[in-house]
Amino acid sequence: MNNWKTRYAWLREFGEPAPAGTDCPFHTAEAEAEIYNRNRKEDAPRLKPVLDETLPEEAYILKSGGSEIQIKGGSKGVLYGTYAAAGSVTEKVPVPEGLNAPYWSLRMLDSWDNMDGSVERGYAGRSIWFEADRYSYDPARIRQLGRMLASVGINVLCINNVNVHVPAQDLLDGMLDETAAFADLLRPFGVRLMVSVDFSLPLQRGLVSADPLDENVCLWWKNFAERAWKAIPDLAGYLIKADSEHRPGPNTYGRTHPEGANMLARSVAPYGGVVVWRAFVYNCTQDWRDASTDRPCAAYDLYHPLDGQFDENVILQVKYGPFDFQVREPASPLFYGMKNTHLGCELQLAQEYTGQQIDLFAMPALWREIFDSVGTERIHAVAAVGNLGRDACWTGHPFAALNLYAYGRFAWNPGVNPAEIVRSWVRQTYDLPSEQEDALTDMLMKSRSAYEKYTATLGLDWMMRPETHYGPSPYGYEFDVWGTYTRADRDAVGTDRTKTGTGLTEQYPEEQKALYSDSSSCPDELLLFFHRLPYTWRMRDGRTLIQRIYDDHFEGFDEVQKMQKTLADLSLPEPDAQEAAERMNLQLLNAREWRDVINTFFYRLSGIPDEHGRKIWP
Ligand code: GCV
Repeated sequence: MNNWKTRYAWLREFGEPAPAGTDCPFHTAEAEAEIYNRNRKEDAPRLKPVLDETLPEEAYILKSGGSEIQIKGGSKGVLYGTYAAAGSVTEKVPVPEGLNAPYWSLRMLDSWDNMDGSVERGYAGRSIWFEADRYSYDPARIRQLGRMLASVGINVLCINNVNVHVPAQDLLDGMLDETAAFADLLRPFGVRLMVSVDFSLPLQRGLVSADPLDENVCLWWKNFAERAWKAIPDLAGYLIKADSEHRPGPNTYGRTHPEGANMLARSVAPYGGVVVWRAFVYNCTQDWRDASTDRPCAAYDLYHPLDGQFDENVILQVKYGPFDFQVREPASPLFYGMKNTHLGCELQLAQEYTGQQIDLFAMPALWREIFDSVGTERIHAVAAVGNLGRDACWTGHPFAALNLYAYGRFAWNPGVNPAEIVRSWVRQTYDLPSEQEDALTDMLMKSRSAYEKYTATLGLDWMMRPETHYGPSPYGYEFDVWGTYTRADRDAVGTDRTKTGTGLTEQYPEEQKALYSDSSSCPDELLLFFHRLPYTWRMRDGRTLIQRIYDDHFEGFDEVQKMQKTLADLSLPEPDAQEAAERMNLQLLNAREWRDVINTFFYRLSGIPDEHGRKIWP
């Protein structure tokens, strides 16, 4: 069922499914404007897209004059401008003036879809385009997807999981024609495909090696690229997870990552393709007894010495923090240190560690922190792991669509203000009285802090259940292989990552190093990420560390209770109202469990009671 209309009210004004039969973004823009004009409210301006090839391909200029909005745009910009104009009309705000062009030219959505139809870390149902080891989709739904992505300027879709499972190796091989047909459906929306490929593919096709310096291997990839780009001339490139979590890579052959990445990059360069090479490399078979190995240091240790060795068309894709999409992390030190490499910043819309599209977690504030501390000029491209699936509302929780919307807006203009984006999404999605619009915006803006308080206060990540990444388990990751230890004992908790400890702070430039190294300047939210401190340690506000841990867990739960009340007072349309209420009930149970398990855990370890005498289980 297509439930798109209830998510984006401006499409309600279009009143029809995404246009079919268009062949390029300009024609899509004309078709969208035609549908809009036919269905618009009487007093709403008409839209008039005009192709202007003197403008950059993705740029547009909106001109509002009386009863018409003229959208002048480059071949793709004209479509982006059409959606932007329709969005402004819905929001009842003036159209943005002047030249509007994206900050980054590569704005990717990475789907972790498997061909059996499952989605790794997917919380919105099964894959929209794969099932039973083949493509399986409704073309109308794929056009809706194209519309959804284009409406916020996302221009590349990576269609398969970075863990490339059989038979996804065939996507650009035995299934090339089907992949080309899929690309045809998205092209009119300005969306190009990317495919995750397996570094060892030549081996599976009968070669004796996948060594990137072996001539036969190079030739094999060259021919592979030639066939792929012949079928899909605008293929964006390959996404690669190599030497990471048991995936094959150049290390098997004693080769470096630049040697592996550049070999592929040279095979796709004649076609303007890129190789997006993930920097998510660490020891995933660590011995927990080994306190000298620290996972957040791993990527910098590996890649920093290789800075400057990657080809121009390689993008080293770095997760925003040095761990793995946690609720709170400092920005990855690679963003500061790799000055001669094209870096991509990888975000995750799928709420793997952030509530699984059950608990509310609006991400714009997190991204703002990362981009502010790194400076966007150091970043060359952006990617986000998708949060979409076959669920009627696409994103599991209807409010999780906010993160997709906000990601597109950030990728277009990383200077945007988080609260404005959230409000924009609320306005474009629901038609609420202004006080309810304020209440929903405010609730979403506070959702990250509430979730952080009950799951990861003071930078204490990784206390969730390892099997599901949902719900509390303070010892779940403690004696495991993943490099994820809080090392809580009866006296202290946290990891010393300063130069007296694992040395992570030394990977940062002076300003960040000074900030994080000193426990008196380190932001509270990262205190136990960078420091190991006794429970009796005095926080800046005079509370003890243990008291702050207790307080945050109680407060986090109380905040969810307040959110529940706010939600109940909103006049949301169905089915959103019911779906959101059901998920909020689950979130409250989750917050309660986190509060009680974590507080009890620390009370039993430390023996220090809550100053306010609240219930903790002895
Ligand atoms: C696709 C984490 C996730 C994995 C994911 C991996 C990655 O470890 O739990 O599911 O694999 O990150 O980003 O490659």
